[in-house]
Amino acid sequence: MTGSQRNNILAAASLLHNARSVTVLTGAGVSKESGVPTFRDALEGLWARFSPEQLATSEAFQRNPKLVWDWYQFRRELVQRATPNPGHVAIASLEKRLPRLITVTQNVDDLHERAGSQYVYHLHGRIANNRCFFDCQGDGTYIDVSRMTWNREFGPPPCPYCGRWVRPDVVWFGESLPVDALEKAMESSISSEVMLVIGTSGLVSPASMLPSLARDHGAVVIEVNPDDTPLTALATIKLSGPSGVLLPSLLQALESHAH
Ligand code: BV8
Repeated sequence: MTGSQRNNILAAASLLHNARSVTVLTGAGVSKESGVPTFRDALEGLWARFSPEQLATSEAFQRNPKLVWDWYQFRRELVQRATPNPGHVAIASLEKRLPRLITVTQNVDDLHERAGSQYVYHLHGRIANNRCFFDCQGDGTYIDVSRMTWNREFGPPPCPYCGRWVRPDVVWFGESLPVDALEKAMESSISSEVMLVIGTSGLVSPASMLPSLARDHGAVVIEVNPDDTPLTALATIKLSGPSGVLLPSLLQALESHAH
């Protein structure tokens, strides 16, 4: 690690040490070292000729339910086989060490929770859950497909209530974000002294607006990403590198701060 990177880590640790409230915003990059491909990574195999923006839409699902359902099944299996990496674990440790820290994630995997984070808000839903495409029993008609049998050749199972499609409980492009998660994310961005922005390309709104909202209300933004992004300009401190390596170093610097 270069001298300037070390200094950046120490400066970031000092800001965290003195912060009464911290918001962590994560994207697909935080799960990359767990073997879960990011959205910027090229899709493979059957889905190689599509972009996520083409598959992660209600229209794509209605046009070809089996293609989209099978893509989610493929990703669910990837997430189930994945384990939290040292970056997820470091975020969970920061949550325990600091007076107030919440994690707002764009990710649909449950790796933050499996690493021990308790205060996690999913802006784009959770891939492990399913619901009736029409929410036929009311908002959030959740369905446990693990106990269902159906002909997988058809793709998604039929809703046990209305017989129409079951869909993954994720937010597709063009769909609104869950109000409670977005409100919590905005309220925390406004009231935090520090926002840690980890592993996101900052291309998808409204999640990508949160760092400027935090900054506009006096927060210091720290970005953790091997690359520069549209959010880098907002960051007072840029930690360039993989979160699985940098976040444990940041936690270690914070712990030495305390003694
Ligand atoms: C909405 C769930 C409005 C599904 C996701 C033009 C036309 C149409 C729409 C729009 C438009 N312009 C803007 C929009 C709105 C649109 C949008 O932003 N589109 C983009 C493409 C321009 N947004 C929406 O549609 C949102 N809804 O606006 O609703 C509305 C209002 C009223 C009424 C109705 C509607 C909904 C957006 C949510 C979409 N769903 N996911 C699923 O997972 O299948 S988005 C999905 O993509 C992810 O959740 C994530 O948010 C995004 C990918 O972003 P990242 O997480 O940042 O990942 P990415 O791969 O991009 O980057 C990874 C980063 O990690 C990189 O920077 C890389 O350098 C870094 N990295 C790599 N390795 C590491 C690392 N970092 C650290 N460590 C490492 N080791």
